[in-house]
Amino acid sequence: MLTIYSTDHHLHHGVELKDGAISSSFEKPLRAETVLARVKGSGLGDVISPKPFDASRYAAAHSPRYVEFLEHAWDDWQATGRTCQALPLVWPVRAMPSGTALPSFIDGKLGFFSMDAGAPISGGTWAAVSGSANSALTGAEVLSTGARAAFALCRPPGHHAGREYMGGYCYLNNAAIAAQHAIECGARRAAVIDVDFHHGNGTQDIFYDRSDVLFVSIHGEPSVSYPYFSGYGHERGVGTGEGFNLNLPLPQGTLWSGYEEALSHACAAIATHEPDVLVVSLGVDTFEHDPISHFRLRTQDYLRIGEALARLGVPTLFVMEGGYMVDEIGINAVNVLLGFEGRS
Ligand code: SP5
Ligand code: ZN
Repeated sequence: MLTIYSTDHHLHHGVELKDGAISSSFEKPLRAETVLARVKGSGLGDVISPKPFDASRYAAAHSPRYVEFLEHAWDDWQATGRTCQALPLVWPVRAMPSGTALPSFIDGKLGFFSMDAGAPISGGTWAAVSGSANSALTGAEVLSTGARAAFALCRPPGHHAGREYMGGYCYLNNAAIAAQHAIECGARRAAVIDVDFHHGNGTQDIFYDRSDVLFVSIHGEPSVSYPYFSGYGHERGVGTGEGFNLNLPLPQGTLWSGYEEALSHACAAIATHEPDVLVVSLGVDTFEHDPISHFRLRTQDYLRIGEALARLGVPTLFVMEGGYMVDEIGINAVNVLLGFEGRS
């Protein structure tokens, strides 16, 4: 299968508030480089650069004012004389009276358009983020030409980014942008399956009221796992979207046996939906040695994930999400793709 990869991701390397101290983010350039090296080493197929897309494409999954904010946030931040990366420090939580009013000052905008302080913005962030979204969009177009599968090697990741917010290392929701593009290119129905350890709250948010895009996520129980405020099983969609959102939270420490059961359930729901295209939010932070997550999958289990997804028989776009054990991120991510291709 083709891999789509933008070198612009190197322009973004965020800071992270970890255990109360500021440090270098787990979400770093070496992650994507390691996956790329494994793609090349495994003979998966050619690697191409993304096509350029207009920012208005991103606004099919996000609000236009959010995309506009992202594109200009660094300039607005710099204009106030600051030189460090931009981080939000105040949020409109439940009890505040004017949480729906958009502030004009950048510090207010950062809080308005974010769910946490996990998506810092620097001078290279927009270029990296748009290169990542363009990779997913290009992947969707590769499928529309008849390919069985493609791999958008996206960085930064996207599944925590909602219609109007960033967070959790994510800015534009690459998987949602690609699924929406597929719908606009003629797919009647799409499904997104999110196998990252963390709940794909952003993707859920974007498609929550939609019956044409099924969202299914397998993730750590939100009562104890990030993002805490989204991902419960009772979140099933709203309005015409009711019944088209399936959350399958699992306990910390889940092994392949428990995971496999949830994956079968997820695949059955996808088969019932009969999608024309499947988008896989491919996080491999479910790995037993991941430094920030709590499942216990092993390297060979990723082959089985790919095989299960292939059995659905639907044109499939894989979109890279999380995975922070850099030494093994390449082998684990590519194992899903090799399993899908029956090469295991
Ligand atoms: C795309 C993705 O996987 N985003 C994950 C964002 C998780 N952010 C919060 C993680 C907090 C983990 N604390 C780690 C402490 C390690 N000692
Ligand atoms: Zn994750």
